[in-house]
Amino acid sequence: MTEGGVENAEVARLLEEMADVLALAQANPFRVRAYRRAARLLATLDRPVSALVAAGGEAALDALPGIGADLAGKIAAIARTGRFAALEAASRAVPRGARALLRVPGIGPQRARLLAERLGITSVAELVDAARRGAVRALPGFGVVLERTLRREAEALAAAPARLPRAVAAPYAEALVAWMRAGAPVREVAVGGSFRRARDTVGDLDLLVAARPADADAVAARFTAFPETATVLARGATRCAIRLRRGVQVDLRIVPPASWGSALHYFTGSTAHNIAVRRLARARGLTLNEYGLFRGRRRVAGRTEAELFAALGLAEIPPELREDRGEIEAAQAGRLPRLLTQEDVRGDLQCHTTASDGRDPLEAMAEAALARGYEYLAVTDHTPAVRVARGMDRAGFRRQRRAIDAWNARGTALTLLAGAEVDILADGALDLDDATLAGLDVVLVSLHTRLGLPAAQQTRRVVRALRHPSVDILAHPTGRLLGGRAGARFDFAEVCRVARGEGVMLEVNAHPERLDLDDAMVRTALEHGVRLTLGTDAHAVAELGAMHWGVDQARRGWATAADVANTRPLPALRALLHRGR
Ligand code: DGT
Ligand code: CA
Ligand code: CA
Ligand code: ZN
Repeated sequence: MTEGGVENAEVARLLEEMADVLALAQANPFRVRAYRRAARLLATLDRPVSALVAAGGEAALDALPGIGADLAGKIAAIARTGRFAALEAASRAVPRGARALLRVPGIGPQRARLLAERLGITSVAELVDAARRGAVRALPGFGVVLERTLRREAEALAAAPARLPRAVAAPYAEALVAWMRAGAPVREVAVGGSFRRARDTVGDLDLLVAARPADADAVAARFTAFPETATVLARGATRCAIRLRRGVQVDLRIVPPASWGSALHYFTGSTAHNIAVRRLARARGLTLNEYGLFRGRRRVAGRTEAELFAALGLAEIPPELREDRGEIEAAQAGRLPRLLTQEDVRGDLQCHTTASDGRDPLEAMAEAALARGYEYLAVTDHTPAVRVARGMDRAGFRRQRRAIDAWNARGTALTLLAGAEVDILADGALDLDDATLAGLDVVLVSLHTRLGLPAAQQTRRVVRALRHPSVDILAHPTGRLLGGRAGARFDFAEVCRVARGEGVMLEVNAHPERLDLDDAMVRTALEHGVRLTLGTDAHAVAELGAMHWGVDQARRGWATAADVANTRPLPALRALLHRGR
Protein backbone atom coordinates (compact mmCIF):
# COMPACT_ATOMS: atom_id res chain seq x y z
CA MET A 1 0.00 0.00 0.00
CA THR A 2 2.55 2.59 1.07
CA GLU A 3 5.33 1.84 -1.33
CA GLY A 4 8.58 2.88 0.33
CA GLY A 5 7.49 1.66 3.74
CA VAL A 6 8.68 2.61 7.18
CA GLU A 7 12.30 2.71 6.06
CA ASN A 8 11.78 5.65 3.69
CA ALA A 9 9.53 7.35 6.22
CA GLU A 10 12.33 7.16 8.79
CA VAL A 11 14.99 8.42 6.38
CA ALA A 12 12.64 11.27 5.40
CA ARG A 13 12.10 12.10 9.08
CA LEU A 14 15.87 12.38 9.64
CA LEU A 15 16.34 14.57 6.55
CA GLU A 16 13.47 16.81 7.66
CA GLU A 17 15.07 17.08 11.10
CA MET A 18 18.39 17.97 9.48
CA ALA A 19 16.69 20.74 7.50
CA ASP A 20 15.28 22.20 10.75
CA VAL A 21 18.62 21.95 12.53
CA LEU A 22 20.48 23.58 9.63
CA ALA A 23 17.89 26.34 9.51
CA LEU A 24 18.36 26.92 13.23
CA ALA A 25 22.12 27.03 12.71
CA GLN A 26 21.53 29.63 9.99
CA ALA A 27 23.15 27.48 7.34
CA ASN A 28 22.85 28.26 3.64
CA PRO A 29 19.11 28.30 2.76
CA PHE A 30 19.81 26.27 -0.39
CA ARG A 31 21.18 23.44 1.73
CA VAL A 32 18.13 23.61 3.99
CA ARG A 33 15.83 23.44 1.00
CA ALA A 34 17.78 20.57 -0.55
CA TYR A 35 17.16 18.48 2.57
CA ARG A 36 13.46 19.30 2.63
CA ARG A 37 13.09 18.47 -1.05
CA ALA A 38 14.90 15.17 -0.59
CA ALA A 39 12.69 14.28 2.38
CA ARG A 40 9.52 14.87 0.37
CA LEU A 41 10.88 12.93 -2.58
CA LEU A 42 11.70 9.88 -0.44
CA ALA A 43 8.23 9.89 1.02
CA THR A 44 6.79 9.28 -2.46
CA LEU A 45 9.44 6.86 -3.74
CA ASP A 46 7.96 3.59 -4.93
CA ARG A 47 10.55 1.36 -3.23
CA PRO A 48 12.70 1.34 -0.13
CA VAL A 49 15.91 3.36 -0.37
CA SER A 50 17.98 0.31 0.61
CA ALA A 51 16.56 -1.65 -2.34
CA LEU A 52 17.44 1.22 -4.65
CA VAL A 53 21.00 1.34 -3.30
CA ALA A 54 21.34 -2.44 -3.44
CA ALA A 55 20.34 -2.43 -7.10
CA GLY A 56 22.17 0.65 -8.34
CA GLY A 57 24.47 1.90 -5.59
CA GLU A 58 24.64 5.54 -4.61
CA ALA A 59 24.40 6.45 -8.29
CA ALA A 60 20.75 5.35 -8.23
CA LEU A 61 20.08 7.99 -5.58
CA ASP A 62 22.20 10.59 -7.32
CA ALA A 63 20.05 10.05 -10.42
CA LEU A 64 16.90 11.19 -8.60
CA PRO A 65 15.84 14.75 -9.42
CA GLY A 66 17.19 17.22 -6.85
CA ILE A 67 19.54 14.80 -5.11
CA GLY A 68 23.26 15.47 -5.60
CA ALA A 69 26.24 13.24 -4.92
CA ASP A 70 26.75 14.54 -1.38
CA LEU A 71 23.17 13.97 -0.31
CA ALA A 72 23.11 10.59 -2.08
CA GLY A 73 26.08 9.46 0.01
CA LYS A 74 24.41 10.60 3.23
CA ILE A 75 21.11 8.93 2.40
CA ALA A 76 22.85 5.68 1.49
CA ALA A 77 24.69 5.77 4.83
CA ILE A 78 21.42 6.30 6.71
CA ALA A 79 19.84 3.41 4.85
CA ARG A 80 22.81 1.19 5.70
CA THR A 81 23.28 2.12 9.36
CA GLY A 82 19.98 3.68 10.46
CA ARG A 83 22.08 6.56 11.81
CA PHE A 84 22.80 10.04 10.55
CA ALA A 85 26.14 11.18 11.97
CA ALA A 86 26.01 14.66 10.42
CA LEU A 87 22.66 15.31 12.09
CA GLU A 88 23.96 14.22 15.47
CA ALA A 89 26.90 16.60 15.09
CA ALA A 90 24.82 19.52 13.81
CA SER A 91 22.24 19.09 16.59
CA ARG A 92 24.86 19.79 19.22
CA ALA A 93 25.28 23.31 17.85
CA VAL A 94 21.60 24.34 18.26
CA PRO A 95 19.70 24.88 21.51
CA ARG A 96 17.61 21.93 22.62
CA GLY A 97 13.91 22.33 21.97
CA ALA A 98 14.24 25.21 19.53
CA ARG A 99 12.97 22.86 16.81
CA ALA A 100 9.57 22.53 18.49
CA LEU A 101 9.10 26.30 18.21
CA LEU A 102 9.51 26.27 14.42
CA ARG A 103 5.97 24.91 14.19
CA VAL A 104 4.56 28.20 15.45
CA PRO A 105 3.58 30.52 12.57
CA GLY A 106 5.68 33.66 12.86
CA ILE A 107 8.68 31.89 14.38
CA GLY A 108 11.65 31.33 12.10
CA PRO A 109 15.09 30.03 13.01
CA GLN A 110 16.33 33.31 14.46
CA ARG A 111 13.37 33.85 16.77
CA ALA A 112 13.38 30.19 17.83
CA ARG A 113 17.03 30.48 18.84
CA LEU A 114 16.45 33.64 20.84
CA LEU A 115 13.47 32.15 22.67
CA ALA A 116 15.39 28.98 23.47
CA GLU A 117 18.70 30.60 24.43
CA ARG A 118 17.49 33.66 26.33
CA LEU A 119 14.32 32.33 27.94
CA GLY A 120 15.02 28.60 27.99
CA ILE A 121 11.78 27.89 26.12
CA THR A 122 11.74 24.42 24.58
CA SER A 123 8.08 23.74 23.81
CA VAL A 124 4.97 25.46 22.52
CA ALA A 125 3.36 25.19 25.97
CA GLU A 126 6.33 26.99 27.53
CA LEU A 127 6.03 29.71 24.91
CA VAL A 128 2.38 30.23 25.86
CA ASP A 129 3.41 30.57 29.51
CA ALA A 130 6.20 33.00 28.79
CA ALA A 131 4.00 35.16 26.54
CA ARG A 132 1.26 35.25 29.20
CA ARG A 133 3.83 36.42 31.75
CA GLY A 134 4.95 39.16 29.32
CA ALA A 135 8.47 37.78 29.19
CA VAL A 136 8.67 37.52 25.41
CA ARG A 137 8.31 41.22 24.51
CA ALA A 138 11.68 42.13 26.00
CA LEU A 139 13.68 40.03 23.55
CA PRO A 140 15.51 42.10 20.94
CA GLY A 141 13.21 42.82 17.98
CA PHE A 142 10.10 41.28 19.62
CA GLY A 143 7.88 43.86 21.40
CA VAL A 144 4.30 43.78 22.65
CA VAL A 145 2.58 43.33 19.29
CA LEU A 146 4.65 40.33 18.24
CA GLU A 147 4.30 38.85 21.72
CA ARG A 148 0.52 39.03 21.40
CA THR A 149 0.58 37.43 17.93
CA LEU A 150 2.90 34.64 19.01
CA ARG A 151 0.81 34.01 22.09
CA ARG A 152 -2.32 33.64 19.96
CA GLU A 153 -0.62 31.32 17.47
CA ALA A 154 1.01 29.24 20.23
CA GLU A 155 -2.26 28.95 22.14
CA ALA A 156 -4.05 27.74 19.01
CA LEU A 157 -1.31 25.20 18.35
CA ALA A 158 -1.28 23.95 21.95
CA ALA A 159 -5.09 23.64 22.01
CA ALA A 160 -5.43 21.74 18.74
CA PRO A 161 -4.34 18.15 19.23
CA ALA A 162 -1.47 17.35 16.89
CA ARG A 163 -2.84 15.06 14.18
CA LEU A 164 -0.81 13.31 11.52
CA PRO A 165 -1.91 12.85 7.93
CA ARG A 166 -3.02 9.23 7.63
CA ALA A 167 -0.47 8.68 4.87
CA VAL A 168 2.37 9.64 7.22
CA ALA A 169 1.14 7.17 9.85
CA ALA A 170 0.43 4.38 7.35
CA PRO A 171 3.93 2.92 6.93
CA TYR A 172 4.25 2.69 10.72
CA ALA A 173 0.84 1.03 11.03
CA GLU A 174 1.77 -1.55 8.40
CA ALA A 175 5.20 -2.16 9.92
CA LEU A 176 3.65 -2.66 13.37
CA VAL A 177 1.21 -5.26 12.08
CA ALA A 178 4.01 -7.11 10.28
CA TRP A 179 6.25 -6.87 13.36
CA MET A 180 3.62 -8.40 15.61
CA ARG A 181 2.75 -11.15 13.13
CA ALA A 182 6.39 -12.07 12.68
CA GLY A 183 7.43 -12.45 16.27
CA ALA A 184 4.55 -12.82 18.71
CA PRO A 185 2.03 -15.58 19.47
CA VAL A 186 -0.90 -13.66 18.00
CA ARG A 187 -4.11 -15.03 16.51
CA GLU A 188 -5.21 -11.75 14.93
CA VAL A 189 -3.66 -8.30 14.52
CA ALA A 190 -5.26 -5.14 13.15
CA VAL A 191 -5.08 -1.39 13.41
CA GLY A 192 -8.43 0.06 14.47
CA GLY A 193 -9.39 3.62 15.41
CA SER A 194 -9.51 6.53 13.01
CA PHE A 195 -6.83 4.83 10.92
CA ARG A 196 -9.16 1.95 10.04
CA ARG A 197 -12.02 4.38 9.47
CA ALA A 198 -9.71 6.06 6.94
CA ARG A 199 -9.94 9.52 8.45
CA ASP A 200 -7.63 11.89 6.59
CA THR A 201 -5.67 12.54 9.78
CA VAL A 202 -5.10 10.37 12.84
CA GLY A 203 -4.56 11.39 16.46
CA ASP A 204 -2.89 8.11 17.39
CA LEU A 205 -2.78 4.50 16.21
CA ASP A 206 -4.83 1.80 17.95
CA LEU A 207 -3.35 -1.65 17.56
CA LEU A 208 -5.46 -4.61 18.51
CA VAL A 209 -4.25 -8.17 19.05
CA ALA A 210 -6.16 -11.36 19.76
CA ALA A 211 -4.07 -13.82 21.77
CA ARG A 212 -4.54 -16.49 24.42
CA PRO A 213 -4.38 -14.91 27.89
CA ALA A 214 -1.29 -17.01 28.63
CA ASP A 215 0.50 -15.33 25.71
CA ALA A 216 -0.39 -11.74 26.60
CA ASP A 217 2.95 -11.10 28.25
CA ALA A 218 4.93 -12.20 25.23
CA VAL A 219 2.72 -10.05 23.00
CA ALA A 220 3.32 -6.98 25.16
CA ALA A 221 7.07 -7.61 25.19
CA ARG A 222 7.17 -7.85 21.41
CA PHE A 223 5.15 -4.64 21.06
CA THR A 224 7.38 -2.52 23.30
CA ALA A 225 10.43 -3.83 21.41
CA PHE A 226 9.19 -2.32 18.11
CA PRO A 227 12.35 -0.82 16.60
CA GLU A 228 10.95 2.69 15.99
CA THR A 229 9.92 3.10 19.63
CA ALA A 230 11.16 6.25 21.37
CA THR A 231 9.38 5.82 24.72
CA VAL A 232 7.33 3.11 26.38
CA LEU A 233 4.45 5.07 27.92
CA ALA A 234 2.57 2.20 29.58
CA ARG A 235 3.09 -1.51 29.96
CA GLY A 236 0.20 -3.47 31.48
CA ALA A 237 -1.17 -7.00 31.18
CA THR A 238 -3.63 -6.20 28.37
CA ARG A 239 -2.85 -2.57 27.49
CA CYS A 240 0.39 -0.91 26.47
CA ALA A 241 1.30 2.34 24.81
CA ILE A 242 4.45 3.53 23.06
CA ARG A 243 5.52 6.72 21.39
CA LEU A 244 7.37 6.35 18.11
CA ARG A 245 10.34 8.46 17.10
CA ARG A 246 8.08 10.06 14.50
CA GLY A 247 6.06 11.44 17.42
CA VAL A 248 2.95 9.30 16.99
CA GLN A 249 1.54 7.35 19.93
CA VAL A 250 0.43 3.74 19.53
CA ASP A 251 -2.02 2.11 21.94
CA LEU A 252 -2.13 -1.67 22.13
CA ARG A 253 -4.99 -3.75 23.46
CA ILE A 254 -4.76 -7.51 23.84
CA VAL A 255 -8.07 -9.43 23.88
CA PRO A 256 -8.99 -13.12 23.95
CA PRO A 257 -9.87 -14.61 20.54
CA ALA A 258 -13.54 -15.02 21.51
CA SER A 259 -13.78 -11.22 21.84
CA TRP A 260 -11.90 -10.33 18.66
CA GLY A 261 -14.87 -9.10 16.64
CA SER A 262 -16.47 -7.03 19.38
CA ALA A 263 -13.12 -5.56 20.42
CA LEU A 264 -12.25 -4.68 16.82
CA HIS A 265 -15.63 -3.02 16.48
CA TYR A 266 -15.23 -1.15 19.75
CA PHE A 267 -11.69 0.10 19.05
CA THR A 268 -12.50 1.01 15.48
CA GLY A 269 -15.11 3.44 16.75
CA SER A 270 -15.95 6.14 16.26
CA THR A 271 -17.07 6.83 19.80
CA ALA A 272 -20.30 8.35 18.45
CA HIS A 273 -20.95 5.22 16.37
CA ASN A 274 -20.20 2.97 19.37
CA ILE A 275 -22.65 4.82 21.57
CA ALA A 276 -25.40 4.56 18.97
CA VAL A 277 -24.81 0.84 18.40
CA ARG A 278 -24.78 0.17 22.13
CA ARG A 279 -28.11 1.99 22.44
CA LEU A 280 -29.51 -0.22 19.69
CA ALA A 281 -28.29 -3.34 21.52
CA ARG A 282 -29.89 -2.18 24.74
CA ALA A 283 -33.20 -1.63 22.98
CA ARG A 284 -33.07 -5.32 22.05
CA GLY A 285 -32.37 -6.41 25.61
CA LEU A 286 -28.67 -7.00 24.94
CA THR A 287 -25.49 -5.54 26.37
CA LEU A 288 -22.57 -4.66 24.12
CA ASN A 289 -19.00 -3.99 25.18
CA GLU A 290 -15.53 -4.75 23.84
CA TYR A 291 -15.75 -8.35 25.14
CA GLY A 292 -18.89 -9.28 23.27
CA LEU A 293 -22.62 -8.98 22.81
CA PHE A 294 -24.41 -10.50 25.79
CA ARG A 295 -27.90 -11.61 26.69
CA GLY A 296 -27.68 -11.67 30.45
CA ARG A 297 -24.35 -13.39 31.03
CA ARG A 298 -24.43 -15.46 27.87
CA ARG A 299 -22.24 -14.22 25.02
CA VAL A 300 -24.33 -14.29 21.82
CA ALA A 301 -21.73 -12.78 19.48
CA GLY A 302 -18.23 -11.31 19.45
CA ARG A 303 -15.79 -13.61 17.66
CA THR A 304 -16.05 -11.69 14.39
CA GLU A 305 -17.43 -8.30 13.39
CA ALA A 306 -19.72 -9.98 10.85
CA GLU A 307 -21.26 -12.12 13.60
CA LEU A 308 -21.75 -9.04 15.76
CA PHE A 309 -23.51 -7.01 13.08
CA ALA A 310 -25.72 -9.97 12.17
CA ALA A 311 -26.76 -10.50 15.79
CA LEU A 312 -27.78 -6.84 15.96
CA GLY A 313 -29.86 -7.10 12.79
CA LEU A 314 -27.49 -4.85 10.87
CA ALA A 315 -25.83 -5.18 7.49
CA GLU A 316 -22.04 -5.01 7.84
CA ILE A 317 -21.12 -1.34 8.05
CA PRO A 318 -17.81 -0.42 6.36
CA PRO A 319 -15.42 1.24 8.85
CA GLU A 320 -15.35 4.43 6.75
CA LEU A 321 -19.02 5.05 7.53
CA ARG A 322 -18.89 4.50 11.28
CA GLU A 323 -19.43 8.08 12.42
CA ASP A 324 -23.10 8.00 13.46
CA ARG A 325 -24.05 9.94 10.36
CA GLY A 326 -26.99 7.74 9.44
CA GLU A 327 -25.10 4.50 8.76
CA ILE A 328 -26.91 2.53 11.49
CA GLU A 329 -30.35 3.45 10.15
CA ALA A 330 -29.17 2.61 6.64
CA ALA A 331 -27.78 -0.74 7.81
CA GLN A 332 -31.09 -1.57 9.51
CA ALA A 333 -33.02 -0.75 6.37
CA GLY A 334 -30.57 -2.61 4.09
CA ARG A 335 -29.81 0.69 2.33
CA LEU A 336 -26.08 1.04 2.89
CA PRO A 337 -24.39 2.45 -0.22
CA ARG A 338 -22.19 0.14 -2.26
CA LEU A 339 -19.05 2.22 -1.80
CA LEU A 340 -16.61 3.07 -4.56
CA THR A 341 -13.50 0.85 -4.74
CA GLN A 342 -10.07 1.37 -6.23
CA GLU A 343 -10.91 -1.22 -8.93
CA ASP A 344 -13.77 1.00 -10.13
CA VAL A 345 -11.37 3.78 -11.13
CA ARG A 346 -10.58 3.71 -14.86
CA GLY A 347 -8.31 6.71 -15.11
CA ASP A 348 -6.69 9.64 -13.38
CA LEU A 349 -8.03 13.14 -14.02
CA GLN A 350 -5.21 15.30 -12.73
CA CYS A 351 -1.45 15.14 -13.25
CA HIS A 352 1.47 17.39 -14.11
CA THR A 353 4.50 16.92 -16.37
CA THR A 354 7.84 18.64 -16.93
CA ALA A 355 5.90 21.08 -19.11
CA SER A 356 4.99 22.83 -15.84
CA ASP A 357 6.14 21.75 -12.37
CA GLY A 358 6.08 17.97 -12.76
CA ARG A 359 9.28 15.95 -12.48
CA ASP A 360 8.58 13.40 -15.24
CA PRO A 361 7.88 14.00 -18.94
CA LEU A 362 4.53 13.32 -20.59
CA GLU A 363 5.57 9.99 -22.13
CA ALA A 364 6.79 8.64 -18.79
CA MET A 365 3.54 9.63 -17.09
CA ALA A 366 1.56 7.98 -19.90
CA GLU A 367 3.62 4.75 -19.72
CA ALA A 368 3.10 4.62 -15.95
CA ALA A 369 -0.67 5.16 -16.24
CA LEU A 370 -0.79 2.45 -18.90
CA ALA A 371 1.14 0.10 -16.60
CA ARG A 372 -1.46 0.79 -13.90
CA GLY A 373 -4.10 -0.51 -16.27
CA TYR A 374 -5.82 2.84 -16.75
CA GLU A 375 -7.90 3.64 -19.82
CA TYR A 376 -7.14 7.35 -19.72
CA LEU A 377 -5.02 10.00 -18.08
CA ALA A 378 -5.76 13.73 -18.12
CA VAL A 379 -2.61 15.83 -18.47
CA THR A 380 -3.38 19.03 -16.62
CA ASP A 381 -0.38 21.31 -16.42
CA HIS A 382 -0.50 24.73 -14.79
CA THR A 383 -1.25 28.07 -16.47
CA PRO A 384 1.07 31.14 -16.35
CA ALA A 385 -0.31 32.78 -13.19
CA VAL A 386 1.12 29.95 -11.08
CA ARG A 387 4.64 31.31 -11.37
CA VAL A 388 6.28 28.95 -8.89
CA ALA A 389 5.00 26.12 -11.06
CA ARG A 390 6.36 27.64 -14.29
CA GLY A 391 2.87 27.52 -15.80
CA MET A 392 2.39 27.14 -19.57
CA ASP A 393 1.04 29.72 -22.00
CA ARG A 394 -1.21 29.04 -25.01
CA ALA A 395 1.73 28.17 -27.24
CA GLY A 396 2.85 25.63 -24.67
CA PHE A 397 -0.58 24.02 -24.63
CA ARG A 398 -0.54 23.87 -28.44
CA ARG A 399 2.81 22.09 -28.37
CA GLN A 400 1.59 19.73 -25.70
CA ARG A 401 -1.52 18.91 -27.74
CA ARG A 402 0.75 17.70 -30.54
CA ALA A 403 2.67 15.46 -28.14
CA ILE A 404 -0.62 14.08 -26.80
CA ASP A 405 -1.93 13.42 -30.32
CA ALA A 406 1.31 11.61 -31.08
CA TRP A 407 0.89 9.37 -28.05
CA ASN A 408 -2.72 8.65 -28.88
CA ALA A 409 -1.77 7.80 -32.47
CA ARG A 410 0.31 4.91 -31.11
CA GLY A 411 -2.95 3.17 -30.27
CA THR A 412 -2.07 1.85 -26.82
CA ALA A 413 -4.82 0.97 -24.35
CA LEU A 414 -4.29 4.37 -22.69
CA THR A 415 -5.75 7.57 -24.09
CA LEU A 416 -4.25 10.87 -22.98
CA LEU A 417 -6.69 13.74 -22.50
CA ALA A 418 -5.37 17.22 -23.19
CA GLY A 419 -6.17 19.27 -20.16
CA ALA A 420 -5.09 22.15 -17.98
CA GLU A 421 -5.29 23.14 -14.35
CA VAL A 422 -6.29 26.72 -14.91
CA ASP A 423 -5.71 29.26 -12.20
CA ILE A 424 -8.78 31.15 -11.02
CA LEU A 425 -7.66 34.77 -10.95
CA ALA A 426 -8.57 37.12 -8.10
CA ASP A 427 -11.80 38.27 -9.79
CA GLY A 428 -12.90 34.80 -10.93
CA ALA A 429 -11.64 35.17 -14.49
CA LEU A 430 -9.58 32.30 -15.89
CA ASP A 431 -5.85 32.37 -16.62
CA LEU A 432 -6.11 31.07 -20.20
CA ASP A 433 -7.83 32.44 -23.31
CA ASP A 434 -11.27 31.15 -24.35
CA ALA A 435 -10.13 29.59 -27.63
CA THR A 436 -7.42 27.53 -25.93
CA LEU A 437 -9.86 26.48 -23.21
CA ALA A 438 -12.48 25.45 -25.74
CA GLY A 439 -9.94 23.29 -27.56
CA LEU A 440 -8.90 21.27 -24.51
CA ASP A 441 -10.48 17.89 -23.71
CA VAL A 442 -10.79 18.62 -20.00
CA VAL A 443 -10.51 21.89 -18.08
CA LEU A 444 -9.79 21.96 -14.37
CA VAL A 445 -9.93 25.25 -12.49
CA SER A 446 -8.48 25.86 -9.06
CA LEU A 447 -7.57 28.40 -6.42
CA HIS A 448 -3.87 28.81 -5.67
CA THR A 449 -3.71 32.36 -4.40
CA ARG A 450 -5.70 34.66 -2.11
CA LEU A 451 -7.26 31.78 -0.21
CA GLY A 452 -7.94 34.16 2.67
CA LEU A 453 -10.57 36.30 0.89
CA PRO A 454 -13.78 36.94 2.85
CA ALA A 455 -16.29 34.15 2.24
CA ALA A 456 -18.80 36.22 0.25
CA GLN A 457 -16.11 37.49 -2.11
CA GLN A 458 -14.54 34.03 -2.44
CA THR A 459 -17.94 32.57 -3.31
CA ARG A 460 -18.45 35.12 -6.09
CA ARG A 461 -14.96 34.39 -7.40
CA VAL A 462 -15.49 30.61 -7.54
CA VAL A 463 -19.02 30.88 -8.94
CA ARG A 464 -17.83 33.13 -11.76
CA ALA A 465 -15.16 30.60 -12.69
CA LEU A 466 -17.66 27.71 -12.67
CA ARG A 467 -19.98 29.60 -15.03
CA HIS A 468 -17.32 29.69 -17.76
CA PRO A 469 -18.67 27.38 -20.50
CA SER A 470 -15.43 25.39 -20.91
CA VAL A 471 -14.95 24.47 -17.25
CA ASP A 472 -15.34 20.79 -16.33
CA ILE A 473 -13.90 20.34 -12.85
CA LEU A 474 -13.20 22.44 -9.76
CA ALA A 475 -9.91 20.91 -8.56
CA HIS A 476 -8.86 20.67 -4.89
CA PRO A 477 -11.80 22.97 -4.14
CA THR A 478 -10.62 24.57 -0.89
CA GLY A 479 -6.85 24.48 -1.41
CA ARG A 480 -6.24 23.23 2.12
CA LEU A 481 -3.03 21.41 3.06
CA LEU A 482 -3.18 18.90 5.91
CA GLY A 483 -0.96 20.03 8.73
CA GLY A 484 -0.32 23.21 6.78
CA ARG A 485 -2.64 25.76 5.34
CA ALA A 486 -6.33 26.11 6.07
CA GLY A 487 -8.45 26.15 2.93
CA ALA A 488 -10.45 28.94 1.35
CA ARG A 489 -13.79 29.72 2.95
CA PHE A 490 -16.83 30.07 0.71
CA ASP A 491 -20.51 29.16 0.61
CA PHE A 492 -20.15 25.51 -0.31
CA ALA A 493 -23.86 24.86 -0.76
CA GLU A 494 -24.03 27.73 -3.26
CA VAL A 495 -20.97 26.39 -5.11
CA CYS A 496 -22.66 22.96 -5.25
CA ARG A 497 -25.87 24.46 -6.66
CA VAL A 498 -23.96 26.31 -9.37
CA ALA A 499 -21.79 23.27 -10.13
CA ARG A 500 -24.88 21.12 -10.50
CA GLY A 501 -26.55 23.69 -12.75
CA GLU A 502 -23.47 24.12 -14.96
CA GLY A 503 -22.60 20.43 -15.12
CA VAL A 504 -19.28 21.14 -13.41
CA MET A 505 -17.80 18.34 -11.30
CA LEU A 506 -15.94 18.63 -8.00
CA GLU A 507 -12.63 16.90 -7.52
CA VAL A 508 -11.62 14.72 -4.62
CA ASN A 509 -7.92 15.37 -4.82
CA ALA A 510 -6.14 12.16 -3.84
CA HIS A 511 -2.82 13.71 -2.88
CA PRO A 512 -2.41 12.57 0.74
CA GLU A 513 -1.61 16.09 1.96
CA ARG A 514 -4.69 17.54 0.25
CA LEU A 515 -7.61 15.07 0.32
CA ASP A 516 -9.77 17.97 -0.74
CA LEU A 517 -12.87 17.76 -0.76
CA ASP A 518 -12.96 16.40 2.76
CA ASP A 519 -15.40 13.66 3.79
CA ALA A 520 -18.23 15.92 4.92
CA MET A 521 -18.00 18.02 1.76
CA VAL A 522 -18.13 14.89 -0.40
CA ARG A 523 -21.39 13.98 1.31
CA THR A 524 -22.78 17.49 0.86
CA ALA A 525 -21.83 17.56 -2.81
CA LEU A 526 -23.57 14.23 -3.41
CA GLU A 527 -26.68 15.44 -1.61
CA HIS A 528 -26.74 18.36 -4.06
CA GLY A 529 -26.53 15.94 -6.98
CA VAL A 530 -23.03 17.05 -7.95
CA ARG A 531 -20.77 14.54 -9.68
CA LEU A 532 -17.23 13.93 -8.39
CA THR A 533 -13.89 13.24 -10.05
CA LEU A 534 -10.74 11.68 -8.61
CA GLY A 535 -7.28 12.98 -9.45
CA THR A 536 -3.91 12.24 -7.88
CA ASP A 537 -2.38 15.61 -8.82
CA ALA A 538 0.74 13.52 -9.48
CA HIS A 539 3.90 15.52 -10.12
CA ALA A 540 5.91 12.34 -10.74
CA VAL A 541 5.34 8.80 -11.92
CA ALA A 542 5.33 7.34 -8.40
CA GLU A 543 2.63 9.75 -7.27
CA LEU A 544 0.11 8.20 -9.64
CA GLY A 545 -0.09 5.52 -6.93
CA ALA A 546 -1.83 7.93 -4.55
CA MET A 547 -5.29 7.20 -5.97
CA HIS A 548 -6.28 4.93 -3.06
CA TRP A 549 -6.10 7.82 -0.58
CA GLY A 550 -8.69 9.66 -2.64
CA VAL A 551 -10.85 6.56 -2.96
CA ASP A 552 -10.84 6.23 0.85
CA GLN A 553 -11.82 9.86 1.28
CA ALA A 554 -14.68 9.52 -1.22
CA ARG A 555 -15.86 6.37 0.58
CA ARG A 556 -16.00 8.33 3.85
CA GLY A 557 -18.37 10.68 2.04
CA TRP A 558 -20.61 7.74 1.01
CA ALA A 559 -19.59 7.89 -2.67
CA THR A 560 -20.50 5.03 -4.98
CA ALA A 561 -18.88 4.26 -8.34
CA ALA A 562 -21.82 5.95 -10.08
CA ASP A 563 -21.06 9.21 -8.27
CA VAL A 564 -17.54 9.45 -9.71
CA ALA A 565 -16.98 10.37 -13.37
CA ASN A 566 -13.72 8.51 -13.85
CA THR A 567 -15.25 5.14 -13.12
CA ARG A 568 -16.82 5.48 -16.58
CA PRO A 569 -15.37 4.11 -19.82
CA LEU A 570 -13.85 6.89 -21.94
CA PRO A 571 -16.84 7.58 -24.24
CA ALA A 572 -19.15 7.95 -21.24
CA LEU A 573 -16.63 10.20 -19.54
CA ARG A 574 -16.34 12.37 -22.65
CA ALA A 575 -20.10 12.86 -22.63
CA LEU A 576 -19.74 14.58 -19.25
CA LEU A 577 -17.03 17.02 -20.41
CA HIS A 578 -17.63 20.44 -22.01
CA ARG A 579 -17.07 19.27 -25.57
CA GLY A 580 -19.54 16.42 -25.16
CA ARG A 581 -22.19 18.22 -23.13
P1 DGT B 1 -8.06 9.72 16.83
O1 DGT B 1 -7.09 8.79 17.49
O2 DGT B 1 -8.24 10.99 17.56
O3 DGT B 1 -7.74 9.97 15.39
O4 DGT B 1 -9.51 9.03 16.83
P2 DGT B 1 -9.94 7.55 17.25
O5 DGT B 1 -11.33 7.37 16.77
O6 DGT B 1 -8.94 6.57 16.81
O7 DGT B 1 -10.03 7.65 18.84
P3 DGT B 1 -9.18 6.99 20.00
O8 DGT B 1 -7.81 6.62 19.58
O9 DGT B 1 -9.30 7.93 21.15
O10 DGT B 1 -10.01 5.69 20.39
C1 DGT B 1 -10.10 4.57 19.53
C2 DGT B 1 -11.50 4.05 19.55
O11 DGT B 1 -11.83 3.54 20.85
C3 DGT B 1 -12.57 5.09 19.27
O12 DGT B 1 -12.72 5.32 17.89
C4 DGT B 1 -13.77 4.44 19.88
C5 DGT B 1 -13.21 3.74 21.10
N1 DGT B 1 -13.40 4.62 22.26
C6 DGT B 1 -12.48 5.41 22.83
N2 DGT B 1 -13.03 6.09 23.86
C7 DGT B 1 -14.32 5.72 23.94
C8 DGT B 1 -15.42 6.05 24.81
O13 DGT B 1 -15.30 6.85 25.71
N3 DGT B 1 -16.61 5.45 24.55
C9 DGT B 1 -16.78 4.55 23.56
N4 DGT B 1 -17.97 4.01 23.37
N5 DGT B 1 -15.78 4.22 22.71
C10 DGT B 1 -14.56 4.79 22.91
CA1 CA C 1 -6.74 6.57 17.45
CA1 CA D 1 -6.03 5.69 21.00
ZN1 ZN E 1 -3.29 22.79 -8.00
